[in-house]
Amino acid sequence: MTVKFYFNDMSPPSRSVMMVIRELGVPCEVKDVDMMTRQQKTPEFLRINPRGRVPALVDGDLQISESQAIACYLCNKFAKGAKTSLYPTGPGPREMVDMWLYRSVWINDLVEAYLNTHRILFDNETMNYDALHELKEGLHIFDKWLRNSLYLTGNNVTIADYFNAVAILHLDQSGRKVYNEFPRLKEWISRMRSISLFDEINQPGSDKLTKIIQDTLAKRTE
Ligand SMILES: N[C@@H](CCC(=O)N[C@@H](CS)C(=O)NCC(=O)O)C(=O)O
Repeated sequence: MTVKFYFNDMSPPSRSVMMVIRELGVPCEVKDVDMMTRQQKTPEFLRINPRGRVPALVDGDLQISESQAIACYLCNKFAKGAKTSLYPTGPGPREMVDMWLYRSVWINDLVEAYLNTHRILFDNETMNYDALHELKEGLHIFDKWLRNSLYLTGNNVTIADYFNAVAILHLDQSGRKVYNEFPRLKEWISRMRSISLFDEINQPGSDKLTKIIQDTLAKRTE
């Protein structure tokens, strides 16, 4: 049966889940949710995700939101053979992936605190430079951690790498690639970007959002 995936390409968590869908070859109907016209707040969408946010997934009677939970569900249901290493079984390996999935929420919050996307777009604000110090402390933790392995939980890529890399690359929106200041982090980011579907899925939405943000900020200083 085909799952329905509610998605917007400007949304980093939507793109992370899309990578998992594509990696696993999940039979999927993609429903584009237009965030600029606030389609995510329509009664129809709120019945799927009462938080009014993308992404969301419907599989038969099951409705799941929160991107990490969607990705875990898809791996549990659709990963076969070599693809099971994207979300390995426990105890041990799986919980390490879970730990880094939770950390992707943390790093995403640090990135967003700095980028201030929503307030730039809707409240006439600018980036929050005061949040840069704490963000760099977070990126430093990634950099130190990556001294031991190619990926976050060992030498195999997992869904935790996808989520964290997409969250960190969201920084491109600022026009400044802060992650390049951290050598191991920089290497890991390029390792992730060399995975064939990564840029194909991440780049168009990221570029679109970067342009909207940079145009909005430029208008303020005209
Ligand atoms: N923790 C959620 C975050 C979802 C989220 O914040 N989505 C944003 C786009 S990146 C959204 O839908 N924003 C629309 C809004 O807040 O109205 C997840 O990972 O799925």
